[in-house]
Amino acid sequence: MITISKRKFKQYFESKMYSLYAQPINEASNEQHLNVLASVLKDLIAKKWVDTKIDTEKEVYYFSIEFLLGRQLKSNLLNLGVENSIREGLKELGINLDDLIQSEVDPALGNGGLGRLAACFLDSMASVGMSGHGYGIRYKYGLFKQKFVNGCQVEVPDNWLTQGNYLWEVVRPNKAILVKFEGDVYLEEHDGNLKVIHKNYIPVMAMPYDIPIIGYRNNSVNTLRLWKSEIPRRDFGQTTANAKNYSGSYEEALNYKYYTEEISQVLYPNDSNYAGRLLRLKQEYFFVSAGIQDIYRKYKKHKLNIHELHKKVAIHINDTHPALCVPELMRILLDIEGLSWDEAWNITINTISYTNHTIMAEAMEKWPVEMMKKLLPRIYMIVEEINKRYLSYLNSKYSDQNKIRRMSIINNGNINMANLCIASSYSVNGVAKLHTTLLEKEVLKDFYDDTPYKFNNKTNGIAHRRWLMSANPELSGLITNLIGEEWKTDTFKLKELENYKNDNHVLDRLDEIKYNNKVLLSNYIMDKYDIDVDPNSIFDVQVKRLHAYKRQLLNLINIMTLYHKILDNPDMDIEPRTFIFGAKAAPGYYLAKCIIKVINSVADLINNDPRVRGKLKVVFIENYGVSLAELIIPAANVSEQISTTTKEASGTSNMKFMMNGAITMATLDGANVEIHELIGKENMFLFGLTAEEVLNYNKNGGYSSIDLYHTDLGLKQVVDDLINGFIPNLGKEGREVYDSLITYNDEYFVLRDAKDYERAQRELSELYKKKYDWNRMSLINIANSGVFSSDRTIKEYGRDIWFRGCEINEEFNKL
Ligand code: 26W
Repeated sequence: MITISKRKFKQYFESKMYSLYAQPINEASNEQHLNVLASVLKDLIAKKWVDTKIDTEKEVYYFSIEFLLGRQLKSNLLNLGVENSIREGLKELGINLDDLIQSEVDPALGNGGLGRLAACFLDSMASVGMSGHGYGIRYKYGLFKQKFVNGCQVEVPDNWLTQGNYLWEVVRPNKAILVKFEGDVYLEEHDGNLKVIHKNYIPVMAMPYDIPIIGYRNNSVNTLRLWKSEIPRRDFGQTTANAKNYSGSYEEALNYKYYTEEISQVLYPNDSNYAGRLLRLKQEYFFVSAGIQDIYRKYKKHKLNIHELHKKVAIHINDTHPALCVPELMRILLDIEGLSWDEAWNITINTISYTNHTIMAEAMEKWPVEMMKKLLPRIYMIVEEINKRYLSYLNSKYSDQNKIRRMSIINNGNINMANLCIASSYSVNGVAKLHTTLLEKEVLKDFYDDTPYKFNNKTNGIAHRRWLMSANPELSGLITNLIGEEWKTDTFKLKELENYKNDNHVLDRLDEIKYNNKVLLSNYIMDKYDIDVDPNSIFDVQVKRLHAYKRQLLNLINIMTLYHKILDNPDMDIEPRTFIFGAKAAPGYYLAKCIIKVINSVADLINNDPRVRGKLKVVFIENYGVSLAELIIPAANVSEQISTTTKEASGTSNMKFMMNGAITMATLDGANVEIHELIGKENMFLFGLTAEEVLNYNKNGGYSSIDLYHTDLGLKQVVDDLINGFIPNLGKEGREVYDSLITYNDEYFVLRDAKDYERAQRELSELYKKKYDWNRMSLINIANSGVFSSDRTIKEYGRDIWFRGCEINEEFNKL
């Protein structure tokens, strides 16, 4: 917590404006105002940031190839507790703080759930006072911006660093690190010892850019360190003596510069499909090597004992993307520290922990041996040795060769990164109860049977400061009025809201707040798309990446069914609904793009049909991301969490919606299971196949979508609409979607669940008519959402994984 008076702030702001831009405030641009404000805030926190200590406690390093931060200004002001004085001060200077907040760039250095989770974790680590830092990549281009042209997704590069530098970053050239690619590795004898020599490698410089992560009203300022790849500068301190020799031709120099800079150029836009690209492998090793070397350097600088690294440092790998942390740490311990294999291994597996985020087979990373051997010769040698030893362990324990093959790290010319992670870490966790059970009982069964003690569940969470306090200030205010401030640091206190579940005055307020948030979203939709949505209609929202398993298509089929009903019976009494979508498709994911086109075409059809008379609206909001989520989620009445059961590892928007009082429409998948455990089926809407049923279909077959299609005429009608011209402006996309459902037997059971979904939607619609019942349900949802704060999640990671058996565990043992 820092304090600054309005008067002091104004002076500070003015002198900063002079020193940075030599301009009077009233002549400066919005952008300059923002830069000056950020600079003032960085000054205010500078001392705390520097004070972050290393030698007193264990430090956590969270490696993630994505961090989806969202805008920082508002949350920094909130966490520092200086919003009011700064707002007032700026006002007197003729500057509107809200304008500055809105004009900040939203760094999209992530795809979806995994990247946003990493950002929520950073916020929580700082806020619970944990010394936990992030390592990632400073992509020059973040996730593409999405535009619709004639209803189709078009990707526009996200050139977010237009000003050259990011508002909140501090570059530290003195801490740059050398990362080596390719070359030749061999052993040489030096003074009787064998030394690993790496020659002719391609040197790449990793330049660190630090972003402060400010804890909520405490003294913590942690660091997110993002690496940019560059050609080594002339004054680069680290030796490149054995590096590849560039003859100095102009062309060669250009190629080399390109080689180095390409690495941190752009975020891969896939969030479920592993593509096996060489550049991706370069990215993975680049940030892992820079991070591990950075940790090592800091460790040595503090003269700490290398034999105790695992007692002082916890390294967490967010999915398998940073899996090379394992061989990289081994490399340092073996080649630089000269430890024995056994000791290096012991330290490594006691330092590294791993989270799995998906059970989808196509998302599992497997790198070709030949690719890794050439790009990372020394790292490959170490992986090979790990595999050799692991196989001999497995062979000593099991005789089932199939099992051993499944568990092998290298198999069929590929390196299985999940297997490497499991074999080389002390903790493997899933991200929701069901997901962890599926890992243990199905996907990673062999490993669970072998080392059950490594496996544990850590149900995801969300930064409630961003997703409730900052995104929904009116609701926050109401909560504080009712139960006091404590919930802000202890979200379990939200439970006290249940005392008001029969207080009609409170329920009315809740209704009013939701309405106000809906008006804000309606205004945005009007401004952007000239679509007039009625804030009195039910706002039914599905926002997340577009993927067949998330089943935006199921939602659409229900919309089409409703549409037909209205056409058949124009006087039908239906609760007016606005269906809102937001979703980016991976650029190479053709079916997902077709689904976008189909939804947009249906939206056009319905929104422009006078017979519908405002009963139904469909809006697909372009370019869904963190900033839009902050506008959309507080305005939702209904949260669509309708993935094919077993496929969504956790989901996190389900938690954000719940915390903002939306009612969940869900399959019992991911963390929806836990929402259900908390509030019961009477406070949400459930439908669809159970996990057992899905697993059973997957194993034994027995599902035929075409049979269903022929027996259910209502369903047949909407499926046929995809190809019979009923939906205008739809070409081959309709056929593609149709084929996925009929020709390819509907892999995700959309048609199988359609009827039950329709039933649940009908019930929901009925309930909405009873205003108090609906708002009571909404209140109960908010009251029980406290467990989904990422503060809870991060304390569990601390207690059960990073600090287990450590002194500072005490602090995180209070749950
Ligand atoms: C190699 C390509 C690739 C890239 C990203 C494969 C997989 C991923 C991520 C693991 C996908 C992802 O974001 N998974 C989501 O993680 C969230 C946080 O745990 C969960 O809430 C979501 O259910 C899960 O889909």
